[in-house]
Amino acid sequence: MRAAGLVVMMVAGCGRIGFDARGGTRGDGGGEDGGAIDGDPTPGCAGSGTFAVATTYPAGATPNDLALADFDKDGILDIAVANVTSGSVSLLYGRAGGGYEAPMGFASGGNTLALEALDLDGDGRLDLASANYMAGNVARLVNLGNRTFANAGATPTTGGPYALASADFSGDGTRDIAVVLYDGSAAELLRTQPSGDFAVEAGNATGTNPIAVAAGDVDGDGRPDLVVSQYGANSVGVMRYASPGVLNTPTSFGVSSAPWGIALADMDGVNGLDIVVAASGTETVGVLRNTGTGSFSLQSPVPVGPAPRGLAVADLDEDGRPDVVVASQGAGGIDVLLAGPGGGFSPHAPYPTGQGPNAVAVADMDRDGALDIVSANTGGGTVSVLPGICR
Ligand SMILES: [Ca+2]
Ligand SMILES: [Ca+2]
Ligand SMILES: [Ca+2]
Ligand SMILES: [Ca+2]
Repeated sequence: MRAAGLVVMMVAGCGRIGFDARGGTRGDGGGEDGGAIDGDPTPGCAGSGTFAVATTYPAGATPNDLALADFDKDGILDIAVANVTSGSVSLLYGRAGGGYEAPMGFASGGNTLALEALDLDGDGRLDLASANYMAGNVARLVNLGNRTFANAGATPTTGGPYALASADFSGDGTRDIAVVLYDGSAAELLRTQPSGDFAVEAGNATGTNPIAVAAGDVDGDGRPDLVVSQYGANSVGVMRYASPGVLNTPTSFGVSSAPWGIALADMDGVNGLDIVVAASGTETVGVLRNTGTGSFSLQSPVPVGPAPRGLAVADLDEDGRPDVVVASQGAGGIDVLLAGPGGGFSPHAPYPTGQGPNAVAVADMDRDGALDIVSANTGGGTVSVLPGICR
C-alpha cells in the first residue's frame, strides 16, 4: 500500500512487507499480513505504547481482515474490511473531524477472507485484491476515484485462498500478490500486469494448511520472499523467491502448535528480517531470529490471550524497538507486547475491542503522531479503533 508516504506491512493470514521506522507492519489474522502504516503528516507527539478505550464501528458480516490506506486521497487514512459471510469489502472513509463514515459495501466474491491494497492499474489510486475462499479466486476491485470500487474480475486459484500478502515480486515497480491455499497446501505468486489483471508468476507446495503469509526479503538478495504459517504442520515455511518465476519449496522451522498470524520485521537489529508468529494452540507469540545464514532460531514464546489470530509489528512507544500487537479472539481484545532492551517483551492485558477480533493493523489514523491500532472483529461485524496515547 502506498499513498502519501505510507508504508504498510501486514501479517497473520495476510502478509505485508517491510518495516518503517515509525510505522510497523500489518498482520493478517487468519489469512493476512501484519504491518503498520506511517500515515503521520505532522511531527505531532510520540507514542507511549499505551492505548485509549476503543471506538467500534459497524462493517459487514464477519470481518476477517483489513487494510489501512488513504483510498480517496483526502489525506486521511481509511479502513477497508474483508467480510466473509457477505462476500464483500466494506470501506469506512475517515472523516476530517474524526471518526468514520458509514460503511460502503462492494461485492468481492464468495467468502472473502483477506484483502490487500495495491495500485493495480497504475493510476495512483489504491485498488484492492480480495481472497475469496469459496469462490476459489482472487478478485480485483478497482478504485474508481469517487469513493466507489468496481469488481473488475477474478483470477482462479488452484484451491481456496485463505490469505494474501503483497510485494513487488517481479521487480517492475508494481506490487504483486502472494496467496496461500489452505486446503491445497500451496502458495502462488500472482504478477500484476500492465492491464491490471493478474498472471500466475510462480507457485509451489507448502507445509500442511497454510493459513497466513507475509512477504519480505529474508535472505537479502533484493527479491521479496514468502514466509508461511503452516497451521497443520506446526511450523513456518520460508519460501525463497529465487529467480523470476521460481518460488522455492519451503524450508520449515518448528514453532508451537497451530501457528496463525505471521509478520516479518527486524526485531533484534541484526541479520535482517526476523519472523513473528502467533501460536493459537499454545496461546503464545514466538520470534524466530534470522541467523543470517538461511536459518531461523525460535526464541522463548511469550504468553498472550486466548485464541490469538492476526498480528502486526510496529514501534508503538518509539524507542527504536519493534513491538507486537496480537488479536486475541477469545479475549475479545488486543494484546500489546512492548519490546524491552534485553530482547524480551512486557505484555499488556488485552485492550477490549468489538467481539472476536481476528486481524489487526497499525497506523496513525488520527494524525496526532502516535500510532493507533485497528482490528477487524468477526463476531460483531465491526471494526475497532484504539487510539495511541501520547507520551
Ligand atoms: Ca481518506
Ligand atoms: Ca488504481
Ligand atoms: Ca518499541
Ligand atoms: Ca494516533
